[in-house]
Amino acid sequence: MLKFKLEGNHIEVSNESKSYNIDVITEDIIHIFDNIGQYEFKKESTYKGKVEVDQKEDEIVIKLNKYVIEVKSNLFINIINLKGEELFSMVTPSDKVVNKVNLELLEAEGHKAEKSAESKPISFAHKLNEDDKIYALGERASFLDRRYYAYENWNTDDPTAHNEQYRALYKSVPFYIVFNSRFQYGIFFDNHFHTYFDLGKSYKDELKVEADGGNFNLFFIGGDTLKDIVTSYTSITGRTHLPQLFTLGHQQSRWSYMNEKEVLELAHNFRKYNIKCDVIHLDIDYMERYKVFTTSKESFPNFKEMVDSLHSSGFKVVTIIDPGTKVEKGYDTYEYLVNNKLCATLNGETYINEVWPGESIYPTFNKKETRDFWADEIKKLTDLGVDAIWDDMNEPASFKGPLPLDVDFAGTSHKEIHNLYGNFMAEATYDGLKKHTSKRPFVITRAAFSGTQKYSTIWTGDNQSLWHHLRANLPQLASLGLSGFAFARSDLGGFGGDATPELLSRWVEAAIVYPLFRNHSAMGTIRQEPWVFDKKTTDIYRKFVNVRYELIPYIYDLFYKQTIDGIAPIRPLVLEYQEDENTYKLNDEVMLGSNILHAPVLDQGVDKRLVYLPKGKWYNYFTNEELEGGYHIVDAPIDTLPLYVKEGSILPIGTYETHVELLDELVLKVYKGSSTYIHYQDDGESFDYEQGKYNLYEISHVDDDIKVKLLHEGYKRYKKITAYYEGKKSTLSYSVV
Ligand code: MIG
Repeated sequence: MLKFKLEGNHIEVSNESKSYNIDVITEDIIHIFDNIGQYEFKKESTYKGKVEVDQKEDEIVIKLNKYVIEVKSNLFINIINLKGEELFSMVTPSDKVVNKVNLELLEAEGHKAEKSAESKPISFAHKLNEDDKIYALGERASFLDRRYYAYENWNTDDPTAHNEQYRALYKSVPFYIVFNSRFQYGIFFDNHFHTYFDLGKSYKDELKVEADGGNFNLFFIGGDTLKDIVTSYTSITGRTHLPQLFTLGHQQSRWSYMNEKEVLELAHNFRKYNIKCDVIHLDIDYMERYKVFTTSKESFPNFKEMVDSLHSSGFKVVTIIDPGTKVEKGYDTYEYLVNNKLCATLNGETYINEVWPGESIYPTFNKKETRDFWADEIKKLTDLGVDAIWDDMNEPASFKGPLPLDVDFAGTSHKEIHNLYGNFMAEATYDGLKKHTSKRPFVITRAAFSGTQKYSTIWTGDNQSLWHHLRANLPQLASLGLSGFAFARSDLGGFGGDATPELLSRWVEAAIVYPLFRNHSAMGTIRQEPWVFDKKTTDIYRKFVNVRYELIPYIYDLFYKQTIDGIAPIRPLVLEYQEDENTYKLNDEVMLGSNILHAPVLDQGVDKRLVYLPKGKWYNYFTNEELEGGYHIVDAPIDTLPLYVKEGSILPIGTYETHVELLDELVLKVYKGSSTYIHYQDDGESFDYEQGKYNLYEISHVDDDIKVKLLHEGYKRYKKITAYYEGKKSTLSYSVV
């Protein structure tokens, strides 16, 4: 017998065997769950609309302002919008048909085949319409539309060359958006166990989700646009805080710069070749035998002096750290973790596996005391002047086989905590940087879960110097943006494998819109610093790094806006033009904010490409040439990037010399047409903006009639504002309100 209980915005529905809670959180967010665990998201209801519950013979009907929820006698749920369209509609998951091929034969040849449909403790399925596309779902080396693929969330360090068939990579984001030209909705399945998403692969009209444990706990997120859904999703899981300005600059890394001399020479070369650069990353070899929170006495004897010298030439320094802590008597980090029981155990004994330092233990970051200790250890690095921290290997990775599922992390099994491990390490690192530098923490993490965007930026791990990885980057980063990760990158040039001059050139062109802009490569591969190939490649590299620096004030504005609406700087075109069907599966172009369309060349030997421009007029960023919306074949020889600005745009332009600095002058590029633009200015590093210490300028124009108004004043103003209209200096009016 179906029953319900209604209390305010909370409805409990039950039948003979189970019950679900339905919490109406906002007009568009409905939380449906059997239980909530300690690591799951909670969001207070702010809903003020109607909740009418009607009990019928075999269903309960809940009427809300924007949706009708039907609960069937088996507790299947249908969510219907006001137009009567069925959005989320649960069905009995179909059983996987075992392929009738000869499994033994396949396996003898080393092929993998799925044998059985083992049933999972948690599972649900819902209907898909023929034209539904599926976006988001976190980090995949794949395309924008994930329909007809199957993926898993189980944070995985796999250094082989990722492709769209890879089930699991380093991060887990159990959030996807179902979209068609009539409506869209998001499902955030807040379950951090190993989860499985069959996005219409086994059954084309059915999306099936399963989990190895945990709760049936999901947020249904409706919305009038795709953007609304991302805004709501990030209102549950959190948004990226404003970054320090320097983090938007060009960054150089390699595994590894082996000693002080090499690092200082590297820095010197950037200035010598006149290639702007803000950050140098130190990979694992700066440590003493890979012991976290140490520096090598032999190769980096004057670590602090080296950092001071880098600072004085305008570089910031990032050091990598790994969770695996070396087993070594007398090593203080190890001793403290073990003596205070702040590391994982198995059957009551400290659990040991192997990573870079050899035998290592795994801190229990899910425990507050461990995070506090880790945060204090960070001081050993910040005392040496280190500006930011890069968290690697926190899936967690292990060399001697995977950690058994029953390894105990402070009372939580590895099976449960695995996908959250990187998240908690990032939180500890964030806390440490915040405490010991009082600046906005710049953390980079490889493993993450939904919500890690609050603490850390991310990168997509070990890609390779492959054209198909260059191509994968745009949909990969745009999808991470839809998944809440506004501040992401892929290694420019490719990490594994050997870059070629042409690949590096095309990669730097593509990467100028990556929120995080870092060149990185692996030990044993050909070097890929900007000057290693030839003059032509160096010149191209310099040219596009310069373009990036011009875009930095605009990207910073996008990050400011992102703190309010959760929309990432890098976007698939469909996010801006969802009424335009040509954008639904567009994988080789992205938008940077709403104003810039980026269509880099992503193939070898190509000097023309097909560019799609949505309706309206567009201006070539470099030549100002005007193009109408539609398909164009454009010339794009090796030193050319098809980059377009939307008509009417206003862009604040960076005029930096060798690295990011605070500017006294605001330079604006104004394009034919009309619009209003908000520009944000602050000190670029502290949390003072939270106390209102920032300026907001509202710039509006009709063609070359340009007006600037100071909307909010809390920081020292620009000394000068200059505007260029159609490439020529223009007059403007400036007022303070
Ligand atoms: O097992 O620290 O993804 O960026 O350079 C390799 C060395 C460990 C993996 C990271 C990569 C980094 C490398 N690390």
